Amino acid sequence: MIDLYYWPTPNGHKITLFLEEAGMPYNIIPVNIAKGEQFTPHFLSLSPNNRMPAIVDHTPIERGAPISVFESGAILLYLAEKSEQFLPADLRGRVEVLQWLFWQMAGLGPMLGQNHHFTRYAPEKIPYAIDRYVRETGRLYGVLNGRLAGREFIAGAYSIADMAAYPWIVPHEAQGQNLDDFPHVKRWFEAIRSRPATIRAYERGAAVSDGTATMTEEARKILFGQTAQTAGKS
Ligand SMILES: N[C@@H](CCC(=O)N[C@@H](CS)C(=O)NCC(=O)O)C(=O)O
Repeated sequence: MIDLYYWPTPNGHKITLFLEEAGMPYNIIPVNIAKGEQFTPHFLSLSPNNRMPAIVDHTPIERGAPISVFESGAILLYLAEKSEQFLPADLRGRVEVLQWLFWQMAGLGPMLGQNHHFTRYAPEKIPYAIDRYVRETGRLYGVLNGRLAGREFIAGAYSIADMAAYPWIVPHEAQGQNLDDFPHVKRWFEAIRSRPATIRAYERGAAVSDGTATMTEEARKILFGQTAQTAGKS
């Protein structure tokens, strides 16, 4: 059994996408990041960066003590290796998937996260910041569109690279993007959206929170008021 410390955000959805596809049993432990639950001593002992998702695998392949993993890319890799699914075993296939997984982790996720911040959450609308991140989002969509031209999925068969990227494309309208401008992304997006495991993953998320009333003043302070003094308490 896997314990999944989770809140239904793009990074959280990556892991439910995997677990639903793989049919691995899991138990969701909600971490309400708008209420500061990412700062409990127990959660920080698993995820010292005070970010969800994190997992605890109580039955690791080697047996022995439970293994905890934080960072969604590391979790996807851990689960893919454990289940021997969604990551090719051969060197070339594996490299293809890993480079796109890291592209998502280092580029698509962080840049689109800044887009969300400046377009939705920043208390003042800063045109330079909005323009910078909406344009960078468009550039990254363009990279993904080029990659998907003539390919069903990002790297061979449906893989952890697709699972990492998909949840970040879900809010494309709020990110200032029109999928009609990216026809290969649009086709890929529709195909993943209609997978039974994707539907189940998003249903699990909706049962945890419907997302309404999340961004209260208190939540803003918790999420956007973090400093060196609030970090490193694990
Ligand atoms: N690189 C991390 C990012 C995780 C992340 O940013 N999680 C956000 C929600 S999407 C979070 O837990 N935020 C809590 C906070 O900012 O304190 C990953 O991919 O796991």
